[in-house]
This record gives sequence, structure tokens and C-alpha cells, in this order.
Amino acid sequence: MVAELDVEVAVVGAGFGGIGMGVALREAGVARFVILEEADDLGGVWRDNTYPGCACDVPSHLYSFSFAPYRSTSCRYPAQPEILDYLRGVAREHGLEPHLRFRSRVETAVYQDGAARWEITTRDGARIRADVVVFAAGQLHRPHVPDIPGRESFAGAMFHSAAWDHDCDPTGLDVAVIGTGSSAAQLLPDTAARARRVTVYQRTPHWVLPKPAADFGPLSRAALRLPGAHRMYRRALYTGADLLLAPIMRRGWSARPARALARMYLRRSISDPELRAALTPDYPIGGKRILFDSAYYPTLTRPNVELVTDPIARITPGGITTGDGRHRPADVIVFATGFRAPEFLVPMEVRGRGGRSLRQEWAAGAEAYMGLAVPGYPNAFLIAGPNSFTPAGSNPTLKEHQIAYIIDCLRWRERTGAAAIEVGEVAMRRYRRWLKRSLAATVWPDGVRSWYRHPNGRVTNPWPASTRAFARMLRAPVDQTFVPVAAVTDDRHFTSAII
Ligand code: N01
Repeated sequence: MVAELDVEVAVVGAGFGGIGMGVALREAGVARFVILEEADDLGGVWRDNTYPGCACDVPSHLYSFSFAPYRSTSCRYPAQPEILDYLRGVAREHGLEPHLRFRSRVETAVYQDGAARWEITTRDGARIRADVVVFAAGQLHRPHVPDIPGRESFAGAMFHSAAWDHDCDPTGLDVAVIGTGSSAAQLLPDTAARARRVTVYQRTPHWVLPKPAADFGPLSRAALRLPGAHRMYRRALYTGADLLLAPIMRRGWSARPARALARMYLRRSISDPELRAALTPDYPIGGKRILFDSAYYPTLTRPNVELVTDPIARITPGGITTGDGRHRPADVIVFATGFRAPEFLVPMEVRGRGGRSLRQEWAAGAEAYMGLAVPGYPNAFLIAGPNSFTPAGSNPTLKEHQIAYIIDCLRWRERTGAAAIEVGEVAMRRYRRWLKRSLAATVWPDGVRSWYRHPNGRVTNPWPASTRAFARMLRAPVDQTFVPVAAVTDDRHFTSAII
């Protein structure tokens, strides 16, 4: 790693967001940029999550970049290794490899008022000066491993779903899976097929909708070979997600049919009334991310699988004890317990104008204009920042909209000749009001516990509207949203830095 580097743009993170940003920078003619990645490969969540059964529950024809559309005529839901390969292919084909710097974990990013530039330090001691910084660290990359009493005493193998221990073969073993979200649902079928016994510890049931088969049938395969079919299919998925899924979160027209379908699917899949009752959510559909999965319920009916709803009291060297005093043995514990999603950019230290600290400003919950810019942090952008995760569509699509807007911002900055630009307070206030109103119409604010919310209850992660609405709102001209910021050399002028 070079110890000192001077670039136009430093991108932090090499997942879908960072790779998409890199491609856009190259197309915009920006030559001097780096993509800093803490791991030793690109891929983000698609690199980290290698648990058996890991796949995307959004069809890849939509869950791919518009400039590099996924075009299989046989498979609609490729597995994790193929999604990772897809991202690697995009990076290679768009010439990003020379820009990627692995094992570069960003520790600090500090805006230099005098130079109107960012100074970034990485754990390995590198110092990078950049005109612009784009944080593309994502929302779901820091595993949450609950501090359950006795955890350290466990004598067997114990790991998080996003750090799967492939040396641990569950064949013939007793496995405990804690959590029942998307990751647990996907890893259970393979684990249950191999283990002697699997105990699933559920705290809150999820709403589950069936997922179509991973592979297309013969008719769809033939149809996808027709000219323009892929484009039409992608459009149909995009529109379908907006019209059918997005309204569910807002108690809109599709919430009732979706709930009825989920209930019917549960009834048909689970005949044991006790198990069915345990799996029936008591909160509005959409309160947690809906599981699209057709293998989860059938797995729970296997004779070697037990669903436990008594709360976990403690972990012992040989298993797990629940609140009712019952102890179940375990050789392996899988924490499918999610991510520290509301802690955006942690543990990076990010300091903006006048030394202000993003961590302090976000202590009661992160917020950013359209999930991409924060007043007081000039020339800094985010991809997939606060409230820009869609639970009702394709996140790469939202990221592409943000990336296009960031490029517009960079062009505007160049045109105006400003040293730096930042989102203006007026635009931020207007957006904040809109966001508050829109979130209030969703099922999230007073609802069930989920990773969508900061521990204080504030909804910090999901986008409350359709993807089309996201794209439309990002059509707001940059000059009506951002303001120029001058370089300031005198401490007293920090407050008047905005031109
Ligand atoms: O995590 P989660 P995930 N004791 O937060 C439980 C995306 N994803 O990794 O619901 C006991 O959903 C927790 O219980 P509760 C997708 O966006 C996408 O599964 O809080 N249990 C819950 O059951 C998803 O939403 C794909 O009561 C504890 C579970 O752990 C996101 O990633 C595939 C506990 C965590 O569920 C996260 O999914 C996989 C404790 N102390 C993931 N703490 C796709 O297909 C937590 N839990 C695109």
C-alpha cells in the first residue's frame, strides 16, 4: 500500500455501491480515484455471506445494474457465488481493478477546511487526500452477535451467518440456529438436511411469502430468447415491485391481499396448529422485511427440526437454556442474528466542516438527504445511507439513482468552480419534513422491533416509498439542492463558509 495518495475521489467500500460508483466515475472521465476496501476482495455482502443456501430473493434480472443487466434465460435467482462473480465481472469489464485497494480499512475521514479537501487515513497507515469522498459501506455489513449470558463458555463451534465457518461440518451434529430472518430461512434447509438435530430459536415470527423456483420453466426460457424480452422482464419486475410491494409498507391496497396470501401459505405449509400459531406474526405485514422463501416452512416440519419460542436465558458449555429452564444440547451455534444496521459508518471517524463529528450528530439516529448527503460535510456523499434501503425492490437500482445524482453534483461543482459543495439546509429541512410524513404513514414507527430502527425507535434505514418516487425526487436540480462552500483558512469564518 502506498503511504500517501492524492486523488480526486476516494470511494469507501467495494460492494454494489462502490463498484457502481467506480464505473460511473470512469464514464464521467474521472481518472484519479480509488476504491478503498477493508477486505481482501470486492463484493460487500455477497463476499461476506457464504452460508449454505445464500441467494438473493429479488430476481437478478432486476437485482443487477442497468448498464450490465443480468441476462440468464435459465435462472432467475442465482446463488451467492454467481452474484459475486457478476460483480467481479463488472469490475473487470469496466477497468476498475487498478483503482481497487484491498485491506484498506478507513479509520478516519476528516474535512480540511483550509484546503476544502478530505484527508483519509487507513488502518495500515496510508494517508489519502481526496477532493471528494463517497462512503459506500452499505447497511448490512457489521454482524450483530448478541451478548447472551454464558456465550463465552460455549465449548463447540459458534459463528455468525455472515462469517460462516466452512471447516465446521454439521453432519450428525446438534445445531442451534438463533434468529429467524432472511439469513436463517436460507441457511436452514441445507443445515437441517445434514445435521442430526436443529433447534431454531425464534424471538419474533416473520411474515413469509412463497418464492418462485430458482430456475425458469420451458415457456419462460423460450420467451426470454425473444428480442427485447429481458428489458421488458426487468421493467415488469421494477413496476411490479413498485405497485405491489411498496404499498404494503404503507398499509396500502396490497397489504391485505399480501397478508391473506401469507396466511394461506402458512396454513397450507404447516398442519400442526401449535407450530402454526408460533409462526403467526402479530404485527402488520411489512413491519419486518418479508421473507420470500419456499423452503423455510417445509424445513420447520422436518422431524429433526424444532422451533423454540421460549426466550433464551443463557448459553452453557454444551447448549442453550431457555427461560422455562429447559436445556437443549448443541455442538454448533449459528448466530443468524442480523446486523448493526442503524450504526452507519461506524467505526469510522468522520469529521466535517469545523471539525464537527458525524458520529455525534448521528448519535440519536442517522439522517441524510436522500440517503446521500449531510449538511456540514462538503464534498462527501453516501451510497445506501440513511433511509435509502428499499425492502420492496432492488437495492442496486436505488444505488444507481444515487450514483447518477452524485455524478451530477460533481459536474455542477466543476461548472460553478466551487471548492466544495454540500446539501443546503433548506433542501434538507424540506426533505426531513417529507421523510417524517412518509415514515409516519408506514407500519414501522410504532411497530415491531427490527433492524430498520435505531434503538431509540427512530426509523433510520428503509426508504418509505416506491423506487419510482426515489428516482423522481432525485431529479431535483442540483443547484436548487446543493450550495457552494469556500475553502476557509480563518477559524472565525467556519460559520460563513457557505457562499
Ligand atoms: O437478520 P434479521 P438477517 N436473541 O435482522 C433475531 C438482508 N438479507 O441476517 O426479530 C434472539 O432480519 C431476530 O429476532 P427479532 C435482508 O434485507 C437479504 O436474517 O429481532 N434472537 C431475528 O429473527 C434482511 O432483512 C437476503 O425478534 C435474536 C434475527 O435474529 C437483512 O439482510 C438474504 C437476538 C435477525 O434477523 C438481515 O437479515 C439474507 C437475540 N438476542 C439477508 N438478536 C436476500 O435474499 C437478534 N435476534 C436479498
